Amino acid sequence: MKKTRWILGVVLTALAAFTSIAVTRPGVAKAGDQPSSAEVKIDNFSFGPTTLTVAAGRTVTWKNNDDVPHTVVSDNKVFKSKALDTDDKFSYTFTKPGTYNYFCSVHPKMVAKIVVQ
Ligand SMILES: [Cu+2]
Repeated sequence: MKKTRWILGVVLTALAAFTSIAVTRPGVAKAGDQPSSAEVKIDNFSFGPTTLTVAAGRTVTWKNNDDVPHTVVSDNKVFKSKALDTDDKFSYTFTKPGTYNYFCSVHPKMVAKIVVQ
């Protein structure tokens, strides 16, 4: 009888330890969440990526890696940057889901879009 109790105690302790590990695991997985910002690079007269998909609330930053000035202007004037010189950045936070087509007003053939989900 005494031996049975002892084994039961060990089993319960092990079970409790296992349960606490199982419960804390989902919290660890959350560390892999996406960062709150995303970047579009401007290089060689093009935006990259040409289509960027982000969650609503994310901030997108454009960086001009080209050696000529470019702008970032949305088709429906939701956002509009000043002329960005080399290494200049422009950021916009997208709060509403939708597709935002944009272009460079200096070189209108430079087009791309942001898809907000
Ligand atoms: Cu341009």
